[in-house]
Amino acid sequence: MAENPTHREQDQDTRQHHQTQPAAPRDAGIAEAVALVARLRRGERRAIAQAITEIERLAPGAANLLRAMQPHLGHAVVLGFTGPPGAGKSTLVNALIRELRTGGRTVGVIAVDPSSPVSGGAILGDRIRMTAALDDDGVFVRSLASRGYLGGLSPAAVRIIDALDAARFDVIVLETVGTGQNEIDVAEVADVRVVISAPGLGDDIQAMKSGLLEIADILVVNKGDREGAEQTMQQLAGALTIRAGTSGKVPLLKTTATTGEGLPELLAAIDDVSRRAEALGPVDRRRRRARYLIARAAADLVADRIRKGRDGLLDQLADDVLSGNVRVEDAARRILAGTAAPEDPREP
Ligand SMILES: Nc1nc2c(ncn2[C@@H]2O[C@H](COP(=O)(O)OP(=O)(O)O)[C@@H](O)[C@H]2O)c(=O)[nH]1
Ligand SMILES: [Mg+2]
Repeated sequence: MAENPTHREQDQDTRQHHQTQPAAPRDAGIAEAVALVARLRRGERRAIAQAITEIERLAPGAANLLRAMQPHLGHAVVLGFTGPPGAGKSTLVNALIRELRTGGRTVGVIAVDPSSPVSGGAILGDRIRMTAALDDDGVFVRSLASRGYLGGLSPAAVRIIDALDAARFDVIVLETVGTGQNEIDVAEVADVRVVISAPGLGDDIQAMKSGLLEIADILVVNKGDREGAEQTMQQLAGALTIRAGTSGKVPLLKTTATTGEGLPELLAAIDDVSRRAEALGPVDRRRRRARYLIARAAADLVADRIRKGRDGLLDQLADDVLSGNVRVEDAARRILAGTAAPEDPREP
């Protein structure tokens, strides 16, 4: 492999690695992972692509790789861009990339598309739209299918944030379609949450789920050049007034992603919020993602154990639910408590 670092570099990196993680078993996989992280740190594009692919495929070396990256996390500010399909998220991210690059900042982008047999072309579409940045070393764009994780943000997407963070990108943008669980996950993972709407998307405050409004640090009405943009602004301003009682002031901005109009203001608002997020410090930013991944992995484990449980409790509770004696939610509580009996005396 032509791009491998010299043996001396590799040795140094390995020593460093053992200093920070003394309990790590010595095996060849760790040395390889540490070498790959060293290349990531130098910003080698092939190394970034390789790391992302290993993480995405959960390749055998991925676990070592994820561990080797840990000491290097916390540099990047993570922006979550979410909103209904067609609002102009990708176009806006593209415009923001230009704005950030003008200011000398590097950007990594992860675009998560819901994979449906019908809209299989959407991912490619995102890639093409972002090609303006493709021969710039300060920009790295990766599209991911959300296949298998339609219920939310995939752990792989969150770990790819770590890879881009370890590769020293200043800003990482996570573009996701705001439906159901996704927005809750984005809220947990991102340091700044930008929610995008646009005129002409439909009735319910331009097709925006109410959950989206709740997680927004910044609210954007894109397609400012379109008829109805002003009306959408007013609708959202009204919705924000209702929300304002419980949480602070949320900036509401109008943009036209196709011309770049409103982009300097958007970046200023993002920097404003991210300064507050940065006040938390890099450790808190790393912890945010680690917490999400642990909770997610724990939920998967619990679900798996419950389904595989051989003591017949699941079947018994299923019968209780079928007979109408127990609600599904209460059955779930009981199975976590490991008993068919009511856990909480207040349970009906
Ligand atoms: N007129 C107008 N069209 C826009 C604007 N932003 C995006 N679009 C168009 O809206 C469509 C959907 O944009 P896209 O970025 O793919 O939306 P996404 O699904 O939210 O990522 C594309 O045809 C864009 O060219 C804008 O500010 N004004
Ligand atoms: Mg898109």
